[in-house]
Amino acid sequence: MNREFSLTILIPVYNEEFLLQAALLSIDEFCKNNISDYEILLIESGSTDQSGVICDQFVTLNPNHTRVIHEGNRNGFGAAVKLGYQQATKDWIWLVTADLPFTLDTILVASEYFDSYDCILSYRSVDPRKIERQFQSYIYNTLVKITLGLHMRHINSGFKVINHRVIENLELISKQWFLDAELLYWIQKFGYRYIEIPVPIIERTGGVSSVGTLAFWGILKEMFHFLKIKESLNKRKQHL
Ligand SMILES: Nc1nc2c(ncn2[C@@H]2O[C@H](COP(=O)(O)OP(=O)(O)OP(=O)(O)O)[C@@H](O)[C@H]2O)c(=O)[nH]1
Ligand SMILES: [Mg+2]
Repeated sequence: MNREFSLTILIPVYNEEFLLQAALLSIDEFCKNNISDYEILLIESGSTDQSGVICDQFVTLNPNHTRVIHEGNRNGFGAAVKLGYQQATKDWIWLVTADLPFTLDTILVASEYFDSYDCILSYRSVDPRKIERQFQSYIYNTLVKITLGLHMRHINSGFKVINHRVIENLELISKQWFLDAELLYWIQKFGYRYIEIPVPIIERTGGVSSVGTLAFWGILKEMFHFLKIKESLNKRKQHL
């Protein structure tokens, strides 16, 4: 069944050679069977493994629906996602990482809300990750929610679909992992309509996590910078 909506599947890629090809094939197959109008947009950023080559091969084999942008250097997860947001051409933007942390058909559940909401967010209804990782997530969530006054349940739950018009109205500044939190801050502040749907998390089955142990300190740095300058950003509230 082809659902009637238009979707950019945005995939940031850095050193994912173990998972990437299989993930791209699954995503492509899923989209062909389920989505009427889509593009798969890969933002690859200076990978030191074969990921760049895998992206190129995928685009060569599927030229109609796919694009790759090579940033050349690794500028950070947030920088890659932001570039993807700028380059996306469809009505809805769905961020999907190569470790496929949720089932792809979650987008079909989310699409039921496209007429009534601007953003379909998620919370983790099942979390099989190691207890240390869950604890880290809990601390991060609590800290960001309190500091930014956010009402969302999980700031960094992976499944998010955002209407293109929300993204094009916003000036986002974080280059690393804080980008998600920043986006949610503006969604709430500007009163965009959002819903959070329950999404069970699926653990990475191979490759290596790109969230290093120093990520937490990087996030804190970005958060304080954001707090300092947020009043000067997005001054003109724009309605959809
Ligand atoms: N283009 C680009 N992609 C990145 C960069 N840093 C990370 N990524 C990719 O973004 C994705 C991040 O996915 P996450 O699920 O947030 O983090 P993860 O590395 O999978 O870590 P865990 O899921 O926690 O194990 C990974 O597939 C990386 O390859 C970057 O600087 N540039
Ligand atoms: Mg992951």
